[in-house]
Amino acid sequence: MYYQSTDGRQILDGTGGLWCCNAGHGRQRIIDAVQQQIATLDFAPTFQMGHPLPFVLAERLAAIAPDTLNHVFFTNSGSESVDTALKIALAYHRARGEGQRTRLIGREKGYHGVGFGGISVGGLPNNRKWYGNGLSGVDHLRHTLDIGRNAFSRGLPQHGMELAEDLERLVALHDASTIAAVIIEPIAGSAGVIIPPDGYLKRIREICDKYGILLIFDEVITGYGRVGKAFAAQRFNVTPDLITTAKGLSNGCVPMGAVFIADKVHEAFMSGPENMIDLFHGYTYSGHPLACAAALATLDIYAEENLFEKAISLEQYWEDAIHQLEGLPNVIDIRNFGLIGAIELAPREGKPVTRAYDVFTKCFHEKDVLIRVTGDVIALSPPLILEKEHIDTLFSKIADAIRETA
Ligand code: PXG
Repeated sequence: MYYQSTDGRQILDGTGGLWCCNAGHGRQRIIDAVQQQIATLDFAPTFQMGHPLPFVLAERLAAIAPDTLNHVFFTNSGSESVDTALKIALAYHRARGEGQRTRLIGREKGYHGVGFGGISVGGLPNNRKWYGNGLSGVDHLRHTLDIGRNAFSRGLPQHGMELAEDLERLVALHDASTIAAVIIEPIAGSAGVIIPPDGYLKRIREICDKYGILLIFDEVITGYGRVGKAFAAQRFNVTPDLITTAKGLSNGCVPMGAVFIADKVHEAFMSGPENMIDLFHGYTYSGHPLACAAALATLDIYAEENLFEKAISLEQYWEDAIHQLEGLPNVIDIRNFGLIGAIELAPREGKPVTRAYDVFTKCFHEKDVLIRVTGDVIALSPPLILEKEHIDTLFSKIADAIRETA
C-alpha cells in the first residue's frame, strides 16, 4: 500500500500509482515471474507465428471477460488499445461490406489516451487543441456531469439518463449508415471521475443495437476489479462489442494493454484464405514475454486474493468514509463507485486548479499520502488490497489537508 519517498517516508498510495497497481506494490509473485521470464525467453516475434504466453494469457483473460468477448489483441498501453479498437471497428464494417460506416463518436470530457485516434474521440480541450484537427468525421455526445442536480450522489447519480438520447440526435444528424462506433468510458476518470447516471449505459447500448453501431467501452481505469467485477461492463450488466484495457492488466509492472473483441466482430475477419493476414495491424511488442509474465502473475494474485470481491465488500465503507468529507471548506461535490472516489473543490477565483494542486502537494509532503488531482478534483483509486484502516487514514489526512488549504 506504500511508496517510499527518497527521504525515507512511507507514502500511503491512494491512487494505485496512476490507476495501475490494483494488487499493490512490490508483489513477490510478479517480481519472480518477470525475473524468471527474462531468463527463459526475452523476446519473440508475434507476427505470423507466436510463443505460448500470449495464447495462455488470452485464454485466461477471455475467461474473466463478459459473455461473448472471447478474443484478445495485445498492445502496450491504453492509448494503443484505443487506437486498436477504433481501427478494428472501422475494419469490421468494411469487411462486412459497410465501408461507408467511418464515423466515430466519442463524448465530451472523455479521455482515451494520447494517440491521434484517442484525442480525436476524446473530449478534453487541452489534449486536443494543440494538435491540429485530428481524425475527420468524428462527433461527440454530451457529457453527463451535472453537479447542479446530482451533487453528493452516493453511487450512481439519479439524474441524467436522458442524456443517452443525445446519440439519437447524432444518428439523426449523420445517419446511422455513416457511423462505425461509439466509444465511452463507463466511468470517466481523467476528466475528474464522472459516474454514469443510472440507466444511461443500458440506453446507449440499446441505441447502438438499433442502428448497427459498435459500442466500445474504454475500461483502461475501470478494468481488473476497480468496480468490484473484472470489468465495469459486468458490474453495469451492459455488454459492449469491444473493451479497451491496460494498467491493472499487468499491475502496471510491465507496460501492456489488451483489447477484448466480441465473437461477431472477430468472425468478420476470419473468412479469408488461411495464409492471409486477417487484420493489418500489430505492434512489435504485442504479447511481449515479460508483459505476459507480469500479467499472468497479476491475474493469479487477483484470483487467489479474491481482490475483485474484496473491492465490492469494501465499497460501502469507502462510500461512507468519503462522504464524511461533505461540509468541509470548498467541497462542492463528492462522487464514488466501486473503489473510485472524487472530491471536487470550488476553484479559486481567477486561479483554477490551484486549490486542488495545493491539497495534493500538502498530502504528499506533509501527510505522507499520494492522491491524484485533475482540475479541481481529487481523484482516488487505491490498490484493491487496502484495509479499512487505510481508508480511515487516507480520508482523515485528506480532510486535514483540505481544512488547511484555503
Ligand atoms: N483510456 C483511458 C480511459 C485512460 O484513463 C488511457 C486510455 C490511455 O492509457 P495510456 O496507457 O496510453 O496512458 C487512459 C489513461 C489521470 C490519468 O489523471 C489517467 C490516465 C493517464 C494519465 C493520467 O487519472 N489514463
